[in-house]
Amino acid sequence: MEFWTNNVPLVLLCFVSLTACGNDPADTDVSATEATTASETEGTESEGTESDGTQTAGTETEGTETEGMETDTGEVDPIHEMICMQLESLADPDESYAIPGVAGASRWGIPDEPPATPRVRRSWSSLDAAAKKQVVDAFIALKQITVDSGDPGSSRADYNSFCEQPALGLNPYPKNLYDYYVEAHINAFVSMRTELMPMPRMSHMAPQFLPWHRYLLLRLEADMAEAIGDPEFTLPYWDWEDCWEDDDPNTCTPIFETDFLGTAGGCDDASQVVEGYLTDNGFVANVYSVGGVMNFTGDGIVCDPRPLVRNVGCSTSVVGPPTAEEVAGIFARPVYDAMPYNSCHTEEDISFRQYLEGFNNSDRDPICVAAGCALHGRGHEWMGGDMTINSTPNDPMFFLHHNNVDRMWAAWQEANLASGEADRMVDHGNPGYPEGDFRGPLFIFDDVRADELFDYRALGYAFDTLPSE
Ligand SMILES: [Cu+2]
Repeated sequence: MEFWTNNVPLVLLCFVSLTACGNDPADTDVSATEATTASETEGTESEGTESDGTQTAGTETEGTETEGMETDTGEVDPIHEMICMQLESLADPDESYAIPGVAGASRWGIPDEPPATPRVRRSWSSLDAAAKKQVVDAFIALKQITVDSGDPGSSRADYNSFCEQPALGLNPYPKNLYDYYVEAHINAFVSMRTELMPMPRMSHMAPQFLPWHRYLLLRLEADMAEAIGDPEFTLPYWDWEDCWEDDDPNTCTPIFETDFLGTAGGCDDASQVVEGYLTDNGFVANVYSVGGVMNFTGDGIVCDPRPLVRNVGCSTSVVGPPTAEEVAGIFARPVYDAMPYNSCHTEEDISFRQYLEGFNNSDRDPICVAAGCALHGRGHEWMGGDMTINSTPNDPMFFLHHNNVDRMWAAWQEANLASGEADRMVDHGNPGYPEGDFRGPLFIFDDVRADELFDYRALGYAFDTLPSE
């Protein structure tokens, strides 16, 4: 595993970690979690940008202690803790990239007025062949809308690319409306815990995970609608349960179709290349990351076209995509997020965001500690290949998968709204969404606030079905 090979002394890390995290900040009760105040948020903001694992962990512990939260569920798992510390040590506070820009399309995708009737997002497997083909054609079209193409939207492809950064010395590619999202996502990872993306704006492993991705999908959906000239177009979602109805969840024939988004790949270099209509039409990865699932640095970026790759079902960390049982578990999470709002110590029994993102704070598998092995993380890990690296939007499956993640959020919100209980209905059914900058501007998309993304119907869409309590 790549991140075990760097020269961090593991024994020392373990010692430091146990010292710093002797009181598990995750051991909180719900009422204490709900009592989060603006001042705590500020504390997290200013200190969460530390790249030094010891300081960050110490800060979390202090924050918990001052809250008087009770420790009631035993000790920190030392293996989990050691891996967390190792991951934190990979973040580089000095590295910063101001890319890609919003490229003259302020708030693209956000309607001026809530629509009278939301457009309905449907399950991929419920679409007929013509509708599926329209989706794939829209993805292909976005790759072809380059800065110079003169197509509507081509000005939005005039973003700053990693592949044009002189310091990185990479090969530029024709910038286009699809790879904008790939670069935005890479940037969100390499800027993690830097001055560019302090804790409140982190688009993963933090409260803005769901709003950030909700906006990414909304924006992409608007691009796709424009590209194919259909303002009613909606992005379909990948219902994970479809794969469990298949004879073998590791093949998932309802999703991996040669005629549309392509094959499931395989477990070796030759077989992992995706085949089918999508890739036959020139769909390749132009910019991608190498060097492990949590490469927080710009060093691992490659700009050199290569085929799309999938390793569906090849992971040793997960078996099959997310299950119905896991989905049902979303309704048992009482608050949107809980201190310390990270991936390593936030209690997944309490925090809906932590649970849906897929983290479990007693995981010991490095892959699972780094990226999560339940729900959202499980879908990525199970699909493998391009889906498991910073540049994961290279695979259009990313957007179908995240649309289902967004659907889970919508379902949780609706359950809260339907409860009739005032404290569950706040913020459009997001009880426990932290105050302060966590509600403010999104990373890169400075002109869109996280709390604008709460009411998805006002953003113009709804889902054909939602899981319910
Ligand atoms: Cu992401």
